[in-house]
Amino acid sequence: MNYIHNTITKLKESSPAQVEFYQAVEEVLDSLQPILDSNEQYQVHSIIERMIEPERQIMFRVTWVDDQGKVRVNKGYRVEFNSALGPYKGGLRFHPSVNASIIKFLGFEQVFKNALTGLPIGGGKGGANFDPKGKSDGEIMRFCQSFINELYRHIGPTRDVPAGDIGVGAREIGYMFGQYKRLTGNFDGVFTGKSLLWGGSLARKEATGYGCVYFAQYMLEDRSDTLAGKRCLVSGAGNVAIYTIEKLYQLGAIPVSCSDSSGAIYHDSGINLDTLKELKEVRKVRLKEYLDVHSDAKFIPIEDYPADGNAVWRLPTAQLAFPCATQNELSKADAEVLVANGCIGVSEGANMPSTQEAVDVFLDAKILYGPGKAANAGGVATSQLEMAQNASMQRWSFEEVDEKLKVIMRNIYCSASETAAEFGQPNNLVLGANIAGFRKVADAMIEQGVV
Ligand code: NDP
Ligand code: 2IT
Repeated sequence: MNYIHNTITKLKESSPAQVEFYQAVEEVLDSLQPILDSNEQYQVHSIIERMIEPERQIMFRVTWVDDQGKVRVNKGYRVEFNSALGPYKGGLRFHPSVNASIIKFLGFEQVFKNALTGLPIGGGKGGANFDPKGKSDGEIMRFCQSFINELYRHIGPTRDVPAGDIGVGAREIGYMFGQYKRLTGNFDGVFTGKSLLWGGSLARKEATGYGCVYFAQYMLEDRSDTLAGKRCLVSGAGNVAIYTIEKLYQLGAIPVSCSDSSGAIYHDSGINLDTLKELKEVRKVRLKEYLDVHSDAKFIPIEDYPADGNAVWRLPTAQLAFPCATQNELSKADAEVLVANGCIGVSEGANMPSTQEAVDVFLDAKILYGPGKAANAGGVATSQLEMAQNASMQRWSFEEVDEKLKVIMRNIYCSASETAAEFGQPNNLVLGANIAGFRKVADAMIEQGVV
């Protein structure tokens, strides 16, 4: 314990003011004690010290001109965290809250997540503190082009392969790819999440949400239970939330909520998926407009959220919870309410949506808990399937990709739960996922020498 404590203390000194990053590192290191105790070579090779220091961190200025002719400046990032298992792979996030701490926590999580998929991908993450809300299409394009004017020299199909995350979808990937192609002359698989017209994979858009529900299904099956008839709370109203809701319906469950940064919708008879897609994928408007179509639904504005948490998790009884918006959106108090209301399982579509204290509540209550780095790995796994299709100039059907996604999610679940059992903590998928991911990366690093 002393070793881990000292490592965290040193990290705080060398990388000041990065609270989200410390949170992600502490959670992983807490799980690794048993494997560090039983395996001296990881300490001899300073694997922990190397894993928590990114291989490379790129920070750059992004200047662009808004529709009024004013020059605007943002901070751009790409953190290339670990390439032991393959080229750096991970999304780009455009959100005003983006800073070095957030990108580093996401990049660190990505390393373990990508290892868990069993596919040959290293981990990285990037983005900018750019707020896409209220920007015109031309402004988005100019921003993306300027972002790539710097980033293009660091990325490539066997080097670093970005994709989407919050605020980055097919439109932004299109503008970034176009600029990359213009600067390099290469038409290659340098991004994933591309349009189906020019190299994208069927089912990539759906993959994170679908995978998160498959993960819940596998957790339930282990307790001889199913999703059929289960009432589910979902947060978020973006890519991950929408396709979580879609798959929940397909498997017979009833999603009753969704949310965005303005508030939450509760619809007792079930969220209307067509309305949600129309509002968020087509019109890109605030969720309150859902009430114009469904007057029997309720809207809880963000101003009315409890001081110690998120209104979504305080909604009437549901058996399952799917946090699909952002980090730390589920507090200890939220977790206590969920458990008291009879929630039997949580599957995380977002990255690190539950605080450490909330995770402890779930583990103590012994409910099913699928941590984000396992439960939301279907997105990046399908990105790797897109890379494989691009490299072999093939195109697989939706059903083929979905079938592979199911197999990958099952393997992730089995690997996390078997590893948890091996280390004497059956059902602790946090421990299982962290150790299973760690082992692959650590062993590859040792084999590749001191680099
Ligand atoms: P989107 O941008 O499509 O949607 C994000 C949603 O979350 C929006 O409804 C947004 O509301 C809400 N949200 C974002 N930030 C906040 C905030 N600070 N407070 C309240 N609501 C917020 O992103 P994705 O759906 O792609 O990503 C959601 C989560 O899933 C993230 O944690 C991401 O890292 C993770 N993830 C995504 C993957 C992918 O393939 N896209 C893969 C694996 C994980 P609003 O629009 O009002 O801001
Ligand atoms: O957090 C994630 O895994 C993603 N945003 C997807 C990354 C990817 O490369 O598809």
